[in-house]
Amino acid sequence: MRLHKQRLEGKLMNQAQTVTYAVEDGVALIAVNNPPVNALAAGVREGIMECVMRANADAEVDAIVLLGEGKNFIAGADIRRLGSVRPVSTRKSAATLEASDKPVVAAMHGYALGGGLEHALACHYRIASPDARLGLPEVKLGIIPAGGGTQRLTRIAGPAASLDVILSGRHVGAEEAQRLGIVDAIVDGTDLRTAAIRFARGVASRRPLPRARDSAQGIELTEAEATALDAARKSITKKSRHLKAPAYALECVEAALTRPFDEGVALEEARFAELESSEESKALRYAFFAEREAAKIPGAESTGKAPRIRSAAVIGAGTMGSGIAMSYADAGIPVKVLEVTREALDRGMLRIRDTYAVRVKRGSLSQGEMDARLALIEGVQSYEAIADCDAVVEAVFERIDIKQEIFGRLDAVMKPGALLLTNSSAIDIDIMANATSRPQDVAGAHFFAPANVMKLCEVVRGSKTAPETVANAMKMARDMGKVCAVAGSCDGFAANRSRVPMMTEMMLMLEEGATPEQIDKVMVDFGYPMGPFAVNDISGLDVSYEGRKRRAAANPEYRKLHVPDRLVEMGRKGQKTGAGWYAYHDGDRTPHPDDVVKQVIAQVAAEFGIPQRTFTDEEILHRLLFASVNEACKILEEGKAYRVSDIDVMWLYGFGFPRHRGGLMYWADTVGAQAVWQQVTEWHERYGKRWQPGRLLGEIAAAGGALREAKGASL
Ligand code: T1G
Repeated sequence: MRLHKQRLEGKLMNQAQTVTYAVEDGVALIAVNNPPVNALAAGVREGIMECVMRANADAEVDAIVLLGEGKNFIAGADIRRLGSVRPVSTRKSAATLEASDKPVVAAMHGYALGGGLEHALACHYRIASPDARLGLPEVKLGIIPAGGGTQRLTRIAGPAASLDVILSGRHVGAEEAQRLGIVDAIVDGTDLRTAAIRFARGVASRRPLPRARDSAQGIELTEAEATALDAARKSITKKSRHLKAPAYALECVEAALTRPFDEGVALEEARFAELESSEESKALRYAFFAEREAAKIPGAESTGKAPRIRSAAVIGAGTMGSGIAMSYADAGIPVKVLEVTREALDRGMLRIRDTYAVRVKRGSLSQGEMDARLALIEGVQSYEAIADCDAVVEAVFERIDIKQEIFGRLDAVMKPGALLLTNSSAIDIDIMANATSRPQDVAGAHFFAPANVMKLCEVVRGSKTAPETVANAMKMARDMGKVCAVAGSCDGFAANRSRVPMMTEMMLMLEEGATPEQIDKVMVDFGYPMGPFAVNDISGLDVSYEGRKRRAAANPEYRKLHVPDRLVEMGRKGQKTGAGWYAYHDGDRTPHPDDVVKQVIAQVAAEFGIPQRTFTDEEILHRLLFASVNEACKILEEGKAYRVSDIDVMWLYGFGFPRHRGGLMYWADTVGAQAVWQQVTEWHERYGKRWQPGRLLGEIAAAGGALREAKGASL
């Protein structure tokens, strides 16, 4: 038996010193060290290749381990560098690992994503710690794996699993990865590095080396695999018709089944090259960074260090309150739901139970998971019962006097330092804050309906809210799995306020001759999963009715929206009443155009003498979205949002804006700020005050600049 002496060496001389080489017990350890996530930045691929070659030339090395330093294995290519020239591709460095004459073991912990997992798939063996999260999330960035991932994963895990992983972009846990054959062993109890060396020693003399590229193609598909491929094809045609990446990913997986490895890789390379420079991918990459940027609070750099909420309370068990409570429970955070009357509490708890039961029935939640989540939700009837909670979210209906009273009571009972949050969607945060003796601890946490589904949480800062309170609220929302952006306090805050003009224009266009189905079709063709009228039928036409009445009473210049008002007064409140903008037959959720709506529209037009005309699709799209772009510019110039990209995050996660368009403001830039301003100015002349162009929009247009370069304000 040969003597294995322990030999540690310093960092290898790769440019960025992001890959280190060491030999221990006859095993070469190639470690990627590029914080925070070990992305494959400049020099990393080169470093890996140099180390593999060095280990192969090193007579004292029998086997090789590839691992990541810090919290992760490798989180994939450096997204910021996509679209620019890379001296060495992931394809090449992965191929070098696979070609090694000495066995290479990938030892994964934390995230092994994209090019990171592709490097691992090219290794001869893969082990993982229980916390490892594996995935190929490229389609979420509008690209496909480019390092042989489509070819190797399909050969290793079969086409059904491979398609699921690639098309969903989801993270696969270690256990599932082992079940799928992606991981050979899970290492529990020992440290991964030691276990990897032991594993590598165990396979050091085994030959031939298992190389994914050598696995046979042209395999006969099982019935289940054929069905999975078929389902993927159908789903792509239906759900991803605006996107290229999913269809290309499917094409590459199919190629892995029928073509030699090198041909499959060449196809993957060609498709990736096209996608990398596509508008769809640029927009999706922008959205990735916009989301992360929105989590940063200027002046409160310690956001990441905010404590985790251990217990929460929700006041009000209505639709919003129960949705928020479920969001806590879904994240494993114990939550108390407070309703003073037994009846209201029972109704809320039943709603929660029913919502989970529907998920169990659909198969997206197991009975065990439902029980575990319900066990985290406790109904209570007194304020004293919630006094100890770290955070409380008030979610009762929008009446100032009631909210003031609630915040007074919270102030009296809640422990010092508790986060006092309101889910109000419009009322000034200062009104609630001033009802307490600790306004610095009060902020808005504005969730979007249905709160257990929609990912946005708009954190609203009142004039006295402390930066730490904002940071803590953001941390809480992130721990709940939400995406956050900060807004300043004003009517509607930033998200809804920027959307109201779009809602107004869609109603007013009806009076001028457009139909709900025509407008819905334009927005679906643009990329929304559903048109705004169909969505309004789900949320209920009555939701904004009272608000409009209030605004009309307060402001004589308020432009009334006669069509929705009349529909509500006729009892047409949407799906829940079987009719709204559309008719619904026998509880069916399919919207059918309805002559009654057309008659109401015609009556309003005739009564007010509104001339009728036809609309092009482009006019509809522009009229809806430019109205909101203009309002968003006003929100920014008033300092009610930090950044242009925060508005995009709100639209993506609060309103289902098509992600491949980047967001409202990103999209507006693709049209051009100047063109937007020009049109807004024209409509200002035609329709009057509500189209008054914002100062910021005018300035950017005059300078020939882009909206997304506009400097954000400090709230
Ligand atoms: N490139 C550049 N920066 C990245 C990055 C990446 N791949 N991943 C994360 N960051 C930055 C991020 O912007 C943030 O920066 C910080 O790291 C922490 O991230 C060849 C072509 C790994 C699950 O799509 O999904 O491989 O804001 O706040 O919540 O086929 O980051 O602090 O300045 O998100 O703990 C495929 C993307 C690339 C993974 C960690 N890989 N990353 O989440 O932290 S394409 C991905 C994530 C590719 C190959 C192809 C998440 C995470 P800052 P974070 P987190």
